[in-house]
This record gives sequence, C-alpha cells and structure tokens, in this order.
Amino acid sequence: DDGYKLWLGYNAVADKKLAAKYKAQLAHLKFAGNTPSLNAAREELLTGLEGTLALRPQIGDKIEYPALLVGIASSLKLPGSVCSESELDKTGNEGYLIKTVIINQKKCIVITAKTDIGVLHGVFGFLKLLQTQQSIDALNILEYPRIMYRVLDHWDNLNRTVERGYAGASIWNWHKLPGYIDQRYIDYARASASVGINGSVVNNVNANALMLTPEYLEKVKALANTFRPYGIKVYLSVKFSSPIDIGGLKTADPLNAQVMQWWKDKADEIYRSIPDFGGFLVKANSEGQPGPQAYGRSHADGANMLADALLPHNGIVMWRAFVYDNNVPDDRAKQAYNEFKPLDGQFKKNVIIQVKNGPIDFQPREPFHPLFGAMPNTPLMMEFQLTQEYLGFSTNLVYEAPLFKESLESDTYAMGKGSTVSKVIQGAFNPKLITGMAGVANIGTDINWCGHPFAQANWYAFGRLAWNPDLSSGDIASDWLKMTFSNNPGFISPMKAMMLQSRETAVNYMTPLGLHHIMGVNTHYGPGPWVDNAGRADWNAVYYHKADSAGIGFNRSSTGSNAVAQYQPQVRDLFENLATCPDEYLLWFHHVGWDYKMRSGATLWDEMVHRYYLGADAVKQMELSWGKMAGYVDEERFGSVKQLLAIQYDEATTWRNSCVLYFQTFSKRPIPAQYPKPDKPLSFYRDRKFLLAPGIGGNQ
Ligand code: BDP
Repeated sequence: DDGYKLWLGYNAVADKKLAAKYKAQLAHLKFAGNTPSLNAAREELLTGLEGTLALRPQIGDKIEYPALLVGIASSLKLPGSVCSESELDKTGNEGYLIKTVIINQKKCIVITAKTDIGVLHGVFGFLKLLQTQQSIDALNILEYPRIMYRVLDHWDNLNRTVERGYAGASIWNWHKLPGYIDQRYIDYARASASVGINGSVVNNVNANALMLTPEYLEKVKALANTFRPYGIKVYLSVKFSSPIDIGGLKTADPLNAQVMQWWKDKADEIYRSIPDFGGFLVKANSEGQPGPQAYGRSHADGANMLADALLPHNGIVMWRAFVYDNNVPDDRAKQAYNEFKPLDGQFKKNVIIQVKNGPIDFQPREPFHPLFGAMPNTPLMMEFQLTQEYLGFSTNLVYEAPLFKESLESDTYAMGKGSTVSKVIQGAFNPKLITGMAGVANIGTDINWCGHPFAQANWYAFGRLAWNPDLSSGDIASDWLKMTFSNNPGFISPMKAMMLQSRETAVNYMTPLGLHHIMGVNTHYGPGPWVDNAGRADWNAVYYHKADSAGIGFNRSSTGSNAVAQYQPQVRDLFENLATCPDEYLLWFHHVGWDYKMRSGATLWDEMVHRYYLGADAVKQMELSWGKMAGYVDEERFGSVKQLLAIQYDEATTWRNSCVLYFQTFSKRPIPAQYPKPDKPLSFYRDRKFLLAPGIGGNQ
C-alpha cells in the first residue's frame, strides 16, 4: 500500500460477524437524485460498500426493506415522522442526518440533508461508521459544521515549487491546466470533502500577480469546476500591487478610484467564469509584500476596498494579521496586536482577519495569539500550519491535533472565564460575524500526498476540527488510524498513544520550556540556536532565546517587552508571575537564571537538559513501538515509517546535542552525569550547512 488512498482505502471490515450484520442491513439501496454532487456521493458510497463489505447493494426505486435510503429530504419523500423540519434546519446547508427508522415494519437507515452537499457529507459520515466498525443498529446522528469557512491554504507557486512544502511539487499542474484534469484533483477534493473542508486557496500567500491574468483564471476555473461537486470553493491569494503589476496603473492605493474600479472589474471577470468563487486571501505589508501602508492607508482601508469588489458576489476577503517589521524596534510578538486591535469594528462584514495560532510563527509551542478575544467586533479566523515547517518537515512523525487543541482550548477571558479561543472563532460572542479556520496544506505530489504516512493525519485532523473544534485529539487519532490502517486494538492502542505524545516529544527535543525560533536560518531545517547574523534582527535565534551567563529566555513581562499586557488581566497575571507561569511558557515570557528552581525541584539548566534527553529518548521509544506493528500493517508503509523514524531519531539527537552544547557555553554547567555526553563537539553541528533543504520555493 503506497498510501495514496489516504483514509479512504475502505479496507475490508475484518470482524466477520459485524460485516455480516452490516450486509444484511444494507442489501438494498434507494438513492434519490443525480446531480453532480449526488452522483459523487453515490459513487463514493458504492466504492465504500464494495471495499469494506464486498457488497453491491440492489439499487432501485421500488425497494425491499431493510434498506439504506439516501438523498435530500424533499426527494426521498419520507414520512413526516422520519425527520422533522426543525432537525433538518439544524443541519444547515452542509450538515446531515443519519437515522435508523422503521418503514414498512422494517428497520431502515436514512442518510439525508437539506442539500446535495449535506448528503455527500452524510455518506462520508456513514462510511466512517463502517470503517471504524461502529454499530449501525440504532443511529440518530445530526451533524453540522460549527465554522463556516474551512479552508486549506496552499503555499504553491506557479512554477510548482511549494513554499515550506515537504511532500514533492505542487499538485496543481498549471502547465497542463485547463485541458488536463489530473485524477489527483478529484481525489484531493474527495479526501478534503470527507472531513468537511469547503475551501481551497490554491496559490501561495506570497502571491504572483500573474494568477489574476485571464490565462491563469481559465486554469483556476477548471479546478473550480472539478471541486464544485464536492462542495469545495476555490479562493486565490492576491498580490496587493496587482493593479500596477498586471493592470497598467501607476498606483495600488486602495482609496484611488481607478484602483477600486480595477478590483471591481477583476472580481466581475472572475465571477463570470467561476460563479461560486470564494474570495481573496491577502498577505499585505508583511515580509516585504506590498500593501496599503505604502500609501499611508490602513489594513482596514486595503481589506475593505477588496471586500467591496467581492461583496456583490458573496465573496470574502481573508486578510492576514501575520505582520512584523524590522523597523519597529519592539518585540515582534506584539506587532500584529498593535496594528490590528485599533482597527476593531472597522472592517466590512465580508472581511475576516486570519490570525496564526500564536503571536510569532507556527512554532512547536506558542501561547495563543493575543488578538483572539481582543477584537470582539471583527471576524477572526484561525490559521494553523499543517505543513511541518517548524516540526521537522516530513521526516518527523508529529501529530498536530494536540497543538491545535491546545490553542483552541486556551481561555482568553475576553468575555469572562470560559471564553476559549474555540468559542471566539466559532463566533459565540458575536453571532453576526462570519467564522473560519485555515490550515496551511501539507500536500504535494508524493505518492502518499504528505511525505510521511502519518502526516496525512494532520490534514485529516484539521478538517475534523474545523468542522467541530470540540472533538478530541484522541478520538480523531483513533478514527484516522482505523480508517487508514487497521481496527485491531493491538494496533490502535499503542499507535494512538504514540501519536498523542508525539508533539510534546518534538517540543522537548526542539524547543522545551518556552524556547522558540531557534531553528536553522532560512531553511528552518534543524537546530540553529547560534544564528546571529540573519538578514534582520528578528530572524535571529539569539533575538528569541537571549541566553547569557546569567540565564536564558525572552522577558515579555512588565519589566521587559510587556507583551503580557496584550492579554486580559487574568491571563496577563498568569504569565507575568513566575509562580504561576506554566513551565511550557517559562522562557517565552521570562529571562530566568540557570539555577532557577523549577517546579520539578531541578535547576533550570538541569531541567532543560532533561527535556532535551527526554525528547530524543521518546523518539527511540516510538521506533520500538512501531517495530512491533509489522503484523498489523502492510510491508510498504511499515518499512516507510520505520525508515522515517530512524531519521527522526537522528534529527532529534542532533537537536538535543546542538542545543545542549550551545546553551552550555552560557550556563557553564555540566550535563548531569546520568546522560550520555554528545559524541561530537558543538563546532560539528554549527558548521553543518543545509543550503538546499526543501521548502524554499522562490516566489514564482
Ligand atoms: C513563515 C514562513 C514563510 C511564510 C510566512 C507567512 O517561513 O515562508 O511566507 O510564514 O506565513 O512561517 O506568510
């Protein structure tokens, strides 16, 4: 098994008794309707039944019972008692009902919804029950998404390089589009729809203006047509200077009448060929990208001008809050809040501000971004990173759901205790706002899509959490494991434990105790705590760890940069006081002495060394656990994960040795005797160069 089928391999249900029960219940199928979405749903259902049960149900309108009935409620002509209007209303435009009902004295299962897309989601939901071997005896499932816009952001360039991509080239073959529709586009849409994703931003946030030329829009249209049956809309990242770059104008000033007109015309042009186009994603005045500030205008001026162009077509603007500026001589962690918070309430209703989960940049661990909860009158969407830019690329097994959950469950206290980030982004405090969650995709042309067989779980988990942020990491992991590999408890239990621990393990061998941004310069590959000569100060590792002979850590308390003041008082106090600041964030918020007494009783130095060794040792344990799984998985994926874990162990020890040896030059304290000493000197690690690590695409 090369992993291409993702979690949709529809493996045979191994439990024979259960399979027989399923078959008896599903022998007859009534499937109403034949729109493109319903046809996709029917095909998926038949593929799923064939794979899981070797079952080809009798299909017909005159059906015998028991049966499976699938279709939108109005066309199934169900008796009123089967599902009420109010139940159906709750499913909205994308949700569904799966119910066991009695028709003609026979037990039947109904999958129904208000819309075709709802039915498609229902079919995926039903197949999941079979894939994970649930009872289908007495079903009463009502599902609907908690978040409106659930989008994958592809950082894909037109030349098919992928910025921070570690799974091959871009899956979009712009050269062959629009004439050639690769089967991958369809399978991408199937997999994404199966977890409820409903949007795809197909190009890099570091955008190329060519994307908006007629030639490329033709290609985008072909993708949109391919995704449409699966309920997935296409969005584009746009370059703010496009009116100059491809429009022949002298300015991109958002208050200039010609500029406004240019964007209106462009939007009209797009919607003429893609009537359900989703909208624009914009990175402006960030890392050298053009933006409204060049004209003395604000982010709101820029976003609103684009929003006006899209509003007549129901499109939205996702405007990113990832801004920081070398010329602002303050703590980089504070800048997004400082620039955006004053603009609360000034954005048009179809603008949503896309905020990374933490205030720096997708680090292995960051506290939640202080903007969450701080802009009550502005829609804020979460941006997570699925591609493992800072989590060991695609050689490291890191299941990210616990990271996502950690930020979703953080309490902002914005509206009193219990105002979690999750509630904020679900619009719980202001139901008028649109809501969204974005995931920077980890998908490429590798046969298994994500480079690492387990990295598929991050795509999967993102979709599940965008649909329902309150699901647990563990439940999502076990669903994914069962659907992807095996339902055998001898496999599920150790592998679920391994996945759940994997992110903490990576934090331990990379950036324990609140350390951050100490990776290799530019490539972001491997450790680089010594980096002190990057292009700008805030790209240097030393800017973030501030190690010296006295201690280590970034003082963001009130005696330092005072970034803590951007949080609500309860959160601010928690982080401000050493007595309450969680160990996980200690060096994020404080500069503390090497002999500082940790909660464990150890000194900071000993605790830090301990964490680095703990992390690397845990990878050894992962190798041992996986080694016992040969009987449960196919040889190909078994061998692939085995090799990757060996590489991960090597990388984890490299991280450990580099950081311990480097920080030791400041602490001047010994590595506690119980740990084996690194076998190479610091210079060995420092001198290694990875100029050609993947993921640096060049903005083409
Ligand atoms: C950083 C990446 C950079 C992206 C940037 C962004 O290193 O390649 O362009 O984020 O999010 O993490 O815009």
